[in-house]
Amino acid sequence: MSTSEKTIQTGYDYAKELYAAYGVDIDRAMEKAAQLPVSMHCWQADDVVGCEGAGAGATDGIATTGNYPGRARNADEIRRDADLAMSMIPGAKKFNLHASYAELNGRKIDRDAYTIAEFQNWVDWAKEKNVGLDFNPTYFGHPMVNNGFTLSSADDKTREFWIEHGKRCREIGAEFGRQLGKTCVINYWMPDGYKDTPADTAAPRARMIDSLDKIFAEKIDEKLVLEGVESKLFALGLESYTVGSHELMMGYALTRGKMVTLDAGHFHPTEVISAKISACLQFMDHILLHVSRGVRWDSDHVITLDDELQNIMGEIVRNGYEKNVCVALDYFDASINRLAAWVIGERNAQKAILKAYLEPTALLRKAENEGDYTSRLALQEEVKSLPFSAVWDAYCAKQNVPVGDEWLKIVKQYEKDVMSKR
Ligand code: RNT
Ligand code: ZN
Repeated sequence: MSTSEKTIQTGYDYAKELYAAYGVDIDRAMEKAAQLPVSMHCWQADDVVGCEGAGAGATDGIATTGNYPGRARNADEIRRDADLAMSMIPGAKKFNLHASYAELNGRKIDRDAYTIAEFQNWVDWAKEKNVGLDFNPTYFGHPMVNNGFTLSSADDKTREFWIEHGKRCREIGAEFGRQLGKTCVINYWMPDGYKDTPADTAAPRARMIDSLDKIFAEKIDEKLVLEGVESKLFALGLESYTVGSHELMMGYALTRGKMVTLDAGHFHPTEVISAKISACLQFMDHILLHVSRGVRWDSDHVITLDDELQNIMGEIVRNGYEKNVCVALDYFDASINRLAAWVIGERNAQKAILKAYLEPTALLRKAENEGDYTSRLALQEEVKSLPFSAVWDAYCAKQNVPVGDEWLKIVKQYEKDVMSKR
């Protein structure tokens, strides 16, 4: 369905008036929404396989399911898909790379020895697109993962290898920051854990802390690199024990001046990360979010415009945490067109951000402060049926990205012309 300029304008005028009655300026909301960067994860493009060639991809606690045709098979194809995806997503973007997306060009070089050279193509591309790069050491899909353990392995050689990998990734991240002039957010997620009940839960945690301390021993300018450690409840095949639990990573982040990374799929099913944002930020300057959608478990489903996504963006926006919360998406679905999966999730994140800026927070907080919870609830509910879609369409038009489902036609055509031939 294509929406005419006239319809968009009519919708805009109507929405402008209705939101204004609640004290909300939709133009300001659009301006603000365009400034909050969302980091687009490279790994949706290719089922977390990576570019190293021999990489085992999504193993060691994570799994991509589905075999929809058209997976990007190399860095050029990922970049080409990302270019098209980005042309259909409004708002500020960053691109999130994993170390396993190193371009080795046939050279024999392992993760403990990567340098910026293996990522220079990515940097040049990012520079051309004027997007910042974020980064992740890859502690999975590699023969040095020792029975599910990396940084907390009891084996010295295993630990040393992964400590070196962490150090290399910091150097590379700092170089991203330097070359692109945009802070590189680095996330450390280690799968380490046991399938079955451990006899010693303490020693691996002590080793994890020691390894992380070794990786972070050298000070790095926070303008170049901001670092987060990601907690998790359990993983596939590692159901009984995760070394990097929430308490461990939260404690580590607090005592070492790091960010804690909260992944929406890494908590008990009724426990939500939106409820943790303002609590963590009482004690730290920055946190990193992995916006994902767990269905029953940490299943990394494409994010939909559900209540939790809205609450996450709402908490950032209504508390003015735009500079304190780094937002990254983290999901991987191989059962549908992967490019569409990217666009659907990214557009949903942008919708939730825009909708957050359209909330009449001042009115709600006034009612709350006066103890008038009746009005607070009444207003919260009335606002839900204000004409958001009209503002979203106007925003997409303004940002020069497809309005409504027009993008789907473009993806279908690209699937036919390019992806189906892979
Ligand atoms: C795994 C973590 C981690 C990964 C990515 C690929 O459970 O969420 O962030 O999904 O690094
Ligand atoms: Zn994650």
